[in-house]
Amino acid sequence: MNDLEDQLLAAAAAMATGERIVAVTGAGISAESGVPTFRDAQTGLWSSFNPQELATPDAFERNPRLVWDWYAMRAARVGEVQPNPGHLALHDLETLFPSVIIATQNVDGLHQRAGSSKVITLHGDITRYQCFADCQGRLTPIDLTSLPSWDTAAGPPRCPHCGAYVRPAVVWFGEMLPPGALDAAETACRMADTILVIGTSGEVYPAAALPFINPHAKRIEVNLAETSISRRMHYRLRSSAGAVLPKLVDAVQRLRNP
Ligand code: BV8
Repeated sequence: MNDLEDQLLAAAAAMATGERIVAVTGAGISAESGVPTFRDAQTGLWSSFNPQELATPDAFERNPRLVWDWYAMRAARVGEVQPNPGHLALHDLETLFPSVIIATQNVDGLHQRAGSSKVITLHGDITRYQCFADCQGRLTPIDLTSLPSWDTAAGPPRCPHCGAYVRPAVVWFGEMLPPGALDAAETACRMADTILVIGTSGEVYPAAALPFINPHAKRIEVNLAETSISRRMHYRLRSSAGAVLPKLVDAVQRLRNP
């Protein structure tokens, strides 16, 4: 057998004895659906920008139209893609374990569309919007479809309550994560028997710290490449999520329901 097969069978054996699974996911699990990762080069108008420079309140204040159009392009792409076998395999895990919780850094909603029932969105949702001034409190949700048409060449629409810009309902760098989301993800990881760490470079905090808050959980990394956290994993499945997650779930299923 090759190393991937060895690692997969060992990871499946470790998973099969537990009851509570947490999957911490990043952009890599959506890559095979056609959603570019943050490491992927930006294209078009944004090719000269680093996503970390665009995904900030300051960037939005400095150039609201550039940032708004970047999110509008990304939201449109998310609307055109489908969950891939990696997302679907995590949904299938729910038939094998009493507790499967997904803590995702992604803002694309693909875990929910794959049918996963417990998804914690740590960094918000690119298809939802809010008032940039939080004029009705944090967060002031805005339903874009309820707004009168606006001059898109002039940039973002305006909040109907206070006239400030409307912004995407995502967490930008320098912004706190939604308190409930981070607490729920930390609690889930503390109680987990296995933590799957899938498609993330493990460089954005506080999400990157989640897999390590429970020293007793078995940590399984699924990633095409070595990452800064690979050496802290008990098992490393060096493969694409879409290819290896269905095989992992199948191997666990054979062990739990022989
Ligand atoms: C905060 C939404 C309080 C927007 C995003 C320590 C503690 C706390 C904060 C910090 C800290 N140190 C620094 C900070 C500040 C900062 C931070 O972490 N900076 C980094 C750059 C060091 N954190 C914050 O600002 C957070 N807020 O903590 O508030 C605070 C504030 C300031 C200072 C102190 C405290 C908010 C962070 C959230 C930012 N918003 N997203 C949007 O989407 O536009 S983050 C965004 O980038 C993504 O959501 C994701 O989280 C991140 C990108 O990471 P990945 O998902 O891992 O994606 P990436 O492209 O990097 O990697 C893809 C991986 O997949 C690769 O490894 C690749 O090999 C692999 N892959 C590719 N294809 C496949 C695959 N794997 C498997 N299969 C495949 N097919």
